[in-house]
Amino acid sequence: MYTLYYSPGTASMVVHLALLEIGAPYQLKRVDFATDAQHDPKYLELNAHGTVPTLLIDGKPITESAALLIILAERHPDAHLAPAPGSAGRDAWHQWIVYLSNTLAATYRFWFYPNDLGAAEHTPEVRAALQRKIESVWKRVDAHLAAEGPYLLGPDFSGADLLLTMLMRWSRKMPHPATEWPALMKLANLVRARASWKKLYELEGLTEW
Ligand SMILES: N[C@@H](CCC(=O)N[C@@H](CS)C(=O)NCC(=O)O)C(=O)O
Repeated sequence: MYTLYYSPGTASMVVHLALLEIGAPYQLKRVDFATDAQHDPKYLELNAHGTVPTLLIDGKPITESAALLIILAERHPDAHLAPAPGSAGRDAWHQWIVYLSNTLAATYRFWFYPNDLGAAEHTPEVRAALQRKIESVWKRVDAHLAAEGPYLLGPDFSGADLLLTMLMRWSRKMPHPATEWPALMKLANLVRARASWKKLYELEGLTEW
């Protein structure tokens, strides 16, 4: 039994999707950002960063969405969220997860949390720079998918596509949403058609893409 501390539509989404794909029993605990519950001392004991996700694995709190995706894929090989260990596909899978996490997710953090850069709000210059960085990733990933898609690993879906689609979703209110790139749009449509995506929307009460 896993316990996922989550907030709807946030970085916990990829972990929740992975749990649904796996079909493992889990319990959901909502961390209410409206009441700043992520900074409650009890929650900080589980996750000192005051962020979601946190996943209790055998009672032990583990954080970092990309790491949790990898851990869950490894613990449940039958769910095929990752290619077989030692295969070329597995190497590419690690590469994409780390790339998306430290390039895209890290930049998004600055986009959504100016405070991380010590500012109440971004200046137009900083905002434009972060937007450029995010769009440069869309351009690169779209080119890869157009040449070798439809999924990050080619013909086969993997957990890396869950991470990518979650990150794409976060751009929906940006000046140039990721869905403007055709191969990205195609991948997102494939992932959004999955039962796990639909179930997550129901469970987390999400409506908009
Ligand atoms: N690197 C972390 C980032 C987690 C993160 O920044 N989560 C956000 C939601 S997307 C959060 O909890 N924000 C609440 C806050 O910072 O107060 C991960 O991928 O798990």
